[in-house]
Amino acid sequence: MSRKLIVAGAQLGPIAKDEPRSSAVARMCELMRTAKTRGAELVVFPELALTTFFPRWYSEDRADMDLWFEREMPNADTQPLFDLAKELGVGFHLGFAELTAEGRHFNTAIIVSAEGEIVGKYRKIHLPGHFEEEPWRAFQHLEKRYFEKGDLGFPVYEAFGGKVGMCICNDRRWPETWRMLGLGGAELVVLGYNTPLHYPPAPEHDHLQYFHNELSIQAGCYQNGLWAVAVAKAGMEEGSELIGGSIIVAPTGEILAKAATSGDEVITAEIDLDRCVEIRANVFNFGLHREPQDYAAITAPKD
Ligand code: ING
Repeated sequence: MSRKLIVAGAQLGPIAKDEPRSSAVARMCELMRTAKTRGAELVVFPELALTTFFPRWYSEDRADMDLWFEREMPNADTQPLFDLAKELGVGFHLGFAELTAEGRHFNTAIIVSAEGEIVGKYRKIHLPGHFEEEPWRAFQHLEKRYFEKGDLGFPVYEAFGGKVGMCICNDRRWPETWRMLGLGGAELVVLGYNTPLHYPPAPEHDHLQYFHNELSIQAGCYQNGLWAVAVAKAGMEEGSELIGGSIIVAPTGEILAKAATSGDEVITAEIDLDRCVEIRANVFNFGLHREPQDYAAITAPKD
């Protein structure tokens, strides 16, 4: 028995501050067409894939940043991507900044079916960076200023013949993210990221950014017996170098595909969702081996 499907990571190069959403969407449509020629049934786009990574800039009035947010999804700018997905019979994951009717701001990702319907939504829980302007930094990282913590938990959805979950960027560094998705039965986790090469609080780690990206995702996959497709917004974007390194990882932790550039690039792999059981029935058989009664500190309140 196997549940094989070909998945694609559609890495994006830089999106300029003045690049219209229609341009980013046109690039994504091109990548989706390329993925389709390789047999892909699911295409994963990055975090905040419609615009430049705006949390790198400080704004006293947070409302000034609302121009980077989407009030509806799909909308006029993204409809071509939804239409193409339906035309090609390809599903996709898309990250974007969400502004709700109630005025709440989230760093959000959705899963869209091959029929062009939104079948899942996730809002980023681990928001990195800081809230106030920190002029000592070469660039800001103000996700805590512009986004609210996600309020949807770590949902897992029936899609593409299996159980699919999402996380976003910094979430991938936290083992709790992967365990929650694993406990939710996820067989595939799709995620996007915008990760600067330079990490101002610890520049001595700059050379480790690609390693830490792979370490986090490979560990998450192995320790929870699931597949991951992790996709970068990459390259020199408004003076900030973002890492590439998009990857597709197996439940064994093995990397099946990796991007070779810092630009628009499609990576693909054939995954078999039934291979999760090799891990989940054995080394990480949660029912047999986990001891949650000994892990209380993990969910104890912080303060
Ligand atoms: N970006 C970065 C990430 O977690 C970061 C922030 C970079 C944190 C390097 C720690 C080290 O990949 C986002 N958008 O979360």
